[in-house]
Amino acid sequence: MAIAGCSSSGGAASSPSGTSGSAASGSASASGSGSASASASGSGSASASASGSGSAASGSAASCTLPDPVKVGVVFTLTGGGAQYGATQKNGVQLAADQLNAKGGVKYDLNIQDSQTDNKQAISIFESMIDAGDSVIIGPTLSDAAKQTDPIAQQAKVPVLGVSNTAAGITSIGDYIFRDSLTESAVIPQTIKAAKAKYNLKKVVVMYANDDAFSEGGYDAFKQALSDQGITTAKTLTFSKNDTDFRSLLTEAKGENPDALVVSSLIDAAVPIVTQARQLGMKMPIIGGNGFNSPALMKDAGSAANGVVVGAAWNSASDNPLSQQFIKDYTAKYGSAPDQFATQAYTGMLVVDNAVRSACSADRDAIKDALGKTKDLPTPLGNLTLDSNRDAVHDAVVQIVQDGKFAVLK
Ligand code: 1QQ
Repeated sequence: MAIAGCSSSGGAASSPSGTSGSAASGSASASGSGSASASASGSGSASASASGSGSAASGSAASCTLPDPVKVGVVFTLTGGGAQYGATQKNGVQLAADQLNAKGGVKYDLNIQDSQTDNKQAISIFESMIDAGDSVIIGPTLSDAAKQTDPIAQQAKVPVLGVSNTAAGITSIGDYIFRDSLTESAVIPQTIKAAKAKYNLKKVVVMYANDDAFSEGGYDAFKQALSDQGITTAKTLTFSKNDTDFRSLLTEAKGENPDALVVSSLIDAAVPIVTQARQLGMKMPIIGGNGFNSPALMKDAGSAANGVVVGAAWNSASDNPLSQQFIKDYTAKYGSAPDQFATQAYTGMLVVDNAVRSACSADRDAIKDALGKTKDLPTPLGNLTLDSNRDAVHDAVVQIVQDGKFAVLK
């Protein structure tokens, strides 16, 4: 069940779940609706059709019918340095909304805006969405922006669901702030553990951007994990997120002869770091944080990216049927494969839909309360729970770039 306390009645009664059980893994109502959209065909749609049978909006998730579209504000970085993330995020939410809108019962009116990788722009978009009466806001893409936008939404009592924020200190802004993205502190210990086992790491050099909330948060998580796992940090080097020439820093790093280079940065710095490190003859593994999770890494750094290790919330090799269906649907619609950010954004709409249907309301407070009850929701990311800190809980995966692809590190 996806929403504790709401699911049993609606789900059991409404979904003719004899056939729907497999994909939804026994979920009853609210979760069933989430999975229904993910698996456009066959099994999952059972609970969706239940809305048609709707004996009005009884508050039972699967039978929820709302008279007006639910206004969802979406704030992504579609231009500027973060554009690589925002482009696929936009595709992900759009696909989910299209599928959900085709289901009936509840319709979503998405208002997708470009924060231009500019925190001031993100703030002004948040303010306009709050004024426009949006029921919930998805985004912004970057933690650096979220640290500034989310207090405004909290103040206005508008629920926010981050779908890519991984820095510490986001959801602690307040009780209206949620995220479906795993934090760096949830993923990085597993990344370091897997890399240590694979490469017998004893000594590393750490590099991070010290003018970006995500990169700094990631650095804190790496530092903690390295020390917890008895790996020596020979040197810590800092740079600006706007830097492009890392040769002198990398030469300094190389001088330490580390077993690995650990980097916390956004993709715009990750690409030249990886490229220039290889140019300088640094063949050791490079371990990145969430900023590395874009296919732009392989596209722009080419073969230099091979051997990069990065933990993630999702990998396309997952045998989760909802993930496989999502990949099919996404690829059919956009002609390219989804990445982690697309998957998290798509899942974000499922999480919102699950909350809206469970509350059977477009009311901000009702949605906020329902978001807080998200439990074991079947999604392409796996069964997803939002914990008491409003952070995502589901399995992570450690990846390595091989032949230009994120493969699962074994
Ligand atoms: C954050 C991130 C970025 C790397 C991706 C959007 O995780 O800013 O929190």
